[in-house]
Amino acid sequence: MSSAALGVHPLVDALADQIRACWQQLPDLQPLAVDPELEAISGSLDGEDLFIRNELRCSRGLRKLHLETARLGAGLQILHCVFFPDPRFNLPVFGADIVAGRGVVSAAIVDLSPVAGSLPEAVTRRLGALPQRRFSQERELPEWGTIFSPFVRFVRPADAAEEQQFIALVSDYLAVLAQGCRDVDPQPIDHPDTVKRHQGQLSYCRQQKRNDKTRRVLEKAFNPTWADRYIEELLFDDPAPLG
Ligand code: BLA
Repeated sequence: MSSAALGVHPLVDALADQIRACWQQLPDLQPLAVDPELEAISGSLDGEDLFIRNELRCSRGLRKLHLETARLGAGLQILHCVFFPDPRFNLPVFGADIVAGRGVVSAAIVDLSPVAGSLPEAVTRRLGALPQRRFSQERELPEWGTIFSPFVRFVRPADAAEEQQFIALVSDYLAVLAQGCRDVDPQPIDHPDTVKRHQGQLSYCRQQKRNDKTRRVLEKAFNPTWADRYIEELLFDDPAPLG
């Protein structure tokens, strides 16, 4: 059966493929164990199938690469992707989220988000040098979105051409991150900059957990206790304590 017949929005599928292709470019890409209970989750919601797939990796400078693709009920498809840096490296958090319902993408967001007040200078320079990509419908960030960088893009792609633009945009951001992963050397675990980036990552996770829309979907599809554990342990787990 084709993806379309299964109800997966083509942008979700295409972007997931693109992200998997991009992480092959990362230095020292390694597998990272996923709790078998969370790797492939299926269930049912009001008699409709729901399915979540989780893929994890790690690489030089990044403690956890997470790609989640989900189909929840008949109407909702989600791509959720976060690359969390190892706080010893001066690297931003990569985040992307796509929410599609009944053939329409309502939200497509991508960012390289700072964990040290502002983005590393080389990242700012490279993001600033990327080709301009225009979308006809920009969306306003929620109030918890203070964690995002000035380069965040939050759009509603209007047609197939804008969906392709969004895929290209994500690839651009991942190429900038990959460059940083190759260039940056780690600092000691007790270096003040490491401590600052650790705190910044805790704050990133804290703010993301204020997104009630994510929580509501998971609570409805599963239950509040399960949703809470899933968010705390897989979606936005805190970095390990330093030392
Ligand atoms: C919005 N996220 C949403 C919405 C839903 C989800 C249903 C509302 C769609 C809309 O406003 O059009 C649901 N997202 C999920 C679920 C998961 C998910 C269930 O990832 C996971 C299982 N969210 C992230 C990441 C970012 C993010 C990494 O997980 C950004 C890097 C952003 N999602 C994000 C933002 C909104 C959103 C900014 C809009 C929130 C708002 O407008 O209030």
